[in-house]
Amino acid sequence: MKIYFAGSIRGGRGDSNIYNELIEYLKKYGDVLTEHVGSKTLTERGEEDGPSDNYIYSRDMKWIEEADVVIAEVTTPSLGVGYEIGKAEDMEKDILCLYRKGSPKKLSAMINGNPNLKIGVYEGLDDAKKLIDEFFEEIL
Ligand code: 6IA
Repeated sequence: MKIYFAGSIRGGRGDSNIYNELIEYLKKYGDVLTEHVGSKTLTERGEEDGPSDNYIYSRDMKWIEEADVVIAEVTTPSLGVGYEIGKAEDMEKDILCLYRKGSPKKLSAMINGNPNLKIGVYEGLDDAKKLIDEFFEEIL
């Protein structure tokens, strides 16, 4: 099982610890192609000598194609994450979007109102993990 995990990078790194925990949990279901999204040292500004944006775009698009499922943490709004969800939807992937209850940012209607996506609203990490278990139970 190849899992593409999407989470905000330039949209803001405020939830990076949660991404990290979710990625660790997802490893019980398969290979997470995008472990860097949970990196504690990756900032929204990136590194001077990091990969080019063209490289990042091409590699990530290839990984979405390869992935069996896409799990997106959507609490921190991110253009990149929204774009990836839309592309994954076109490729007919199974997609779970995790959103933390009580966030000051309301979830975009383009995600929340999309019948092709599974939206999981969670309160704490244990809750998010339960939603992940339910998602895999449904598709496996
Ligand atoms: O618009 P955002 O940057 O918040 O978009 C985040 C999403 O786009 C993530 O789910 C990633 O899959 C993808 N993405 C955006 N930037 C990168 C990246 N940068 N590396 C890999 N995937 C990325 C490398 C670090 C960079 C800041 C130097």
